[in-house]
Amino acid sequence: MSYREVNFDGLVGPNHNYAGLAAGNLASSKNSNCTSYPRQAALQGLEKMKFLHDQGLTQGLLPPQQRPDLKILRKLGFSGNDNQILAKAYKLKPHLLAAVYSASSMWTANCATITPSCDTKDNKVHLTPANLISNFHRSIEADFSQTLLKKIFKNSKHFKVHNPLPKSDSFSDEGAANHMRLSSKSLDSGIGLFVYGRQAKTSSTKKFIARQNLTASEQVIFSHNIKTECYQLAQQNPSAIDFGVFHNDVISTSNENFLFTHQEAFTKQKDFLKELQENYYRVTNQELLIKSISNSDLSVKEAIKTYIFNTQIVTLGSGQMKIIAPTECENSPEASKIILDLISDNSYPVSSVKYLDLKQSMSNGGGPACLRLRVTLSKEELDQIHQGVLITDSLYIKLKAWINRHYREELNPIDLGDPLLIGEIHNALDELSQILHLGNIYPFQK
Ligand code: SUG
Repeated sequence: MSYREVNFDGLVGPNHNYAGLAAGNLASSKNSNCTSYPRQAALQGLEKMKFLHDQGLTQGLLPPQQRPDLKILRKLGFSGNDNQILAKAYKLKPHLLAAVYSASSMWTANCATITPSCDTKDNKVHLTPANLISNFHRSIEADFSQTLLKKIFKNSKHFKVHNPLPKSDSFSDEGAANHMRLSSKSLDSGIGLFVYGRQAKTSSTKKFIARQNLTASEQVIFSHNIKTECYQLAQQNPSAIDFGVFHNDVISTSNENFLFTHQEAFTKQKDFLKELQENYYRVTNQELLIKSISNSDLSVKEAIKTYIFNTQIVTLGSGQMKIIAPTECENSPEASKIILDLISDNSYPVSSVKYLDLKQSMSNGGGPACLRLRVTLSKEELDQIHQGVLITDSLYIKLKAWINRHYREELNPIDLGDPLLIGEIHNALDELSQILHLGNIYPFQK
């Protein structure tokens, strides 16, 4: 059976703003309360999708979630009509209002963990929406993520969408941002690498909390029914987390038989990589190529600033690999040299680079890889998903016009108190759900 990778990018919502909500994410803290540019943010994300579609790849999207989530404010004791609740929250609890207003669902690498059918004992694709409990503004994404995944991956013969893990610290789960799949070039055999930051209630870090708990990763492995030889666990280096590596995808990325990482990514890195190479060979009969960047070539600080490991490496129709990097890498002498060396070194499969301007997302700590959820599907499975979310030339044109019609050019913290913005967002999402043929998925449509 032939498999292909489909990337589902998060369409940036009209509420894109900078509220400094994400602990341990340096860009989010630095840009807190800055002016955001939602229209530009959404167009930058859409251009990335179009670029990958033009490269001949199968590109999907996940629509933004409905925000602000006033239902949560009601549960927390705010009363009155929507405008009254908004006015009270804006005046009395602006940080809480910003949390229920966040556009953070755009980073779909955190939407779920996915295991392809070739790695599972029941030959189904398994999907677990991440509970994202380490940050309140993200924890409120899980339920709608599940609804959306159930809508897109509906056919129970092929897909099993699980419940998010329990909302307990021991099960703290950040989805595919801490998961990579090292696979054969044909994608039909591979190892899911589950990277955790801490174990149960112990704290491995000194400054920032490690978001992914081992118990959560183990539970996903268990409920996805993964074949014993098709997974491996690894621990993130706690000192990297304290530097600001809040997800593993800020310090490692992979594509098929190629792993691109930094010497500070994992604990006991040498032993772990050796074991991974051995396991990989056992499963695929191929050699795993690893490029590990040393501190002397690039500090962890520069890796976080440039997001060189949050790049997206894709395989083109020719079989060659391309690295999709943010322009922050192009502007860094160290990062651009590493990329240039990588693409000119024949011992590694990456042979070209594309730099993209994703500054609006980057300023909240979201690079090219954060914006996409990878799903490996067989041809038959791909035919079974909801086709309305797959990018085509005509969908791209419709979405571009939709963004230009509905999105504000800029948002400032004061705009979160503007009652008109809620109506604008509802109009935009109402039209979007029709464009994507998703039906009435949003709570305000019910
Ligand atoms: O969870 N930022 C997100 C960025 C997620 C990036 N995803 C991956 N690395 N896969 C986060 O830290 C910032 C929101 C704000 O501050 O307004 C935020 O949620």
